[in-house]
Amino acid sequence: MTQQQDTRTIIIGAGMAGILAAIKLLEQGKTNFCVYEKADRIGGTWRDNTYPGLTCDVPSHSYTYSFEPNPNWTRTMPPGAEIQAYFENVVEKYGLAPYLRFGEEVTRLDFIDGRWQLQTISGRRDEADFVVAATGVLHHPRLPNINGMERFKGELFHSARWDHSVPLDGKRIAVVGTGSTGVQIVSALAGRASHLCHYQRSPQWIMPVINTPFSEEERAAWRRDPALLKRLQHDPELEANIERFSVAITEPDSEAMQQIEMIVQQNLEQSVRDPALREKLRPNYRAACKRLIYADTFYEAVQRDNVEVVIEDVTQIEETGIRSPNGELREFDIIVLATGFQADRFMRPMTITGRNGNTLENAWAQRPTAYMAVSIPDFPNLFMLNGPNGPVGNFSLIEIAEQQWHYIQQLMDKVEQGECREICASETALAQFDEARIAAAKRSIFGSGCQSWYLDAQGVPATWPWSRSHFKACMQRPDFSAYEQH
Ligand code: NA7
Repeated sequence: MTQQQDTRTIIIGAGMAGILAAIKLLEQGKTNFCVYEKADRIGGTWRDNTYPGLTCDVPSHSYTYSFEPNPNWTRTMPPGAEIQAYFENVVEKYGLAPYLRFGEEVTRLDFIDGRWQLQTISGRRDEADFVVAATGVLHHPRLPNINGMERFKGELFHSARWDHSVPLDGKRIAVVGTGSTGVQIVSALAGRASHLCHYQRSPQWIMPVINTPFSEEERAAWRRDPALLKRLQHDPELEANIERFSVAITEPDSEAMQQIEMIVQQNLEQSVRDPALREKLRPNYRAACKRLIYADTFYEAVQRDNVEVVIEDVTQIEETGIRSPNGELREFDIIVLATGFQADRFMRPMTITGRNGNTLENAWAQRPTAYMAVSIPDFPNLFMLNGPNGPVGNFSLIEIAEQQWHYIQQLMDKVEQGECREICASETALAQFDEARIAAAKRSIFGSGCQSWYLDAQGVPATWPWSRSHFKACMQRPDFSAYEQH
């Protein structure tokens, strides 16, 4: 006879994944939980990023909780502010406010006598049976160490810390970096700046996309007919494309990958008229080795007369602008660093001590890792949503988090049903998982020879290296023999 325990859960982070965890707990009638959030509002990456041109590169009806379709999306790829508003509405609709603690950055977690003891920056303490780390991937800006950066007399900021008090129209603007962020900012500002200079250390392959606006009639129809909206969320054509993409990145020699390569090459050939500029923009690595960029107006933007593309590493900033290695100084009013994030931080800088005094820093000394992207040996009853080794390549992280929650819930059930008090992956299971994962990751397109935020400090892709459908199958039911249960 199993016994239902009254457990308490701490969720860290009130972004997309933390909101999901809170809703799922409430769905099960559980109210003994709390969401700690370091900022003063929900939203995670959609709260932090407000730069001009911000859009999600996953289609809107896929970047939506499965249980909360949204008939009001305005386009295939909606602006960031619309996504932030969606999450705010969801939080209100599901009555999450009483469970949210803002301005409470979690600084310490200690596993003591079978429970997690928590401390926040304000000195607040709490304890719980479970911790769900929903701390996100892209939240610590990566600021390059460029000589003289502090001497610049104009405005300089990271893309995720946009200073909206700075006027942009008619200004001389430098955008450093050509990830999704840099590409979106350049596309948005090319028509507003007097002169815009795009510093591209490594040019990117660009996948053309049509960011179709949805008409009011379409949205009214989706509001009237939820079944129509549901079908849109599970559009078979889109599903097949995503699956095909997942095959392409895991099997670089596949026909699916050849097709992607053909499309991006054609896009470059057909969109960029000046042969010299075309060669400047041609990457020297394979498509999708870096996260593939979906953009509709980028090539048009960089061909404007007021836009200049400079292919170089920015190494020297002076009072008035950026000096190139050849000595040339370009003067700017604004420098935007679209230089990405420290994608290997995850829960850190939190100090986390698990069983046997093992710290997260120690467990992750070589690389951040987790069995099935969810559980770490010696850290019982602590589970991650969108932690290391999950699928991050141009997929809906909402879908991934929902699948992970389905899996995590079954681990929590073991404790709640009194079958054990502590559960976490075994050392052996993680070692075997990592060996297979690393071998497959090296063969994936991400390991085909380029620098990107997918790579860990050893240069190994940190992502899920198998297909999306395999991930889904793995998340259906944990292999409990991989778990230590005490
Ligand atoms: P990314 O994709 O990590 O891109 C960062 C860019 O910044 C990349 O092009 C870097 O060049 C460039 N970079 C970094 N330092 C420099 C210097 N010193 N000089 C020139 N260029 C530099 O970050 P994003 O914010 O665009 O996107 C992150 C994810 O957010 C994205 O994939 C989506 O998932 C959402 P490099 O390529 O290393 O040569």
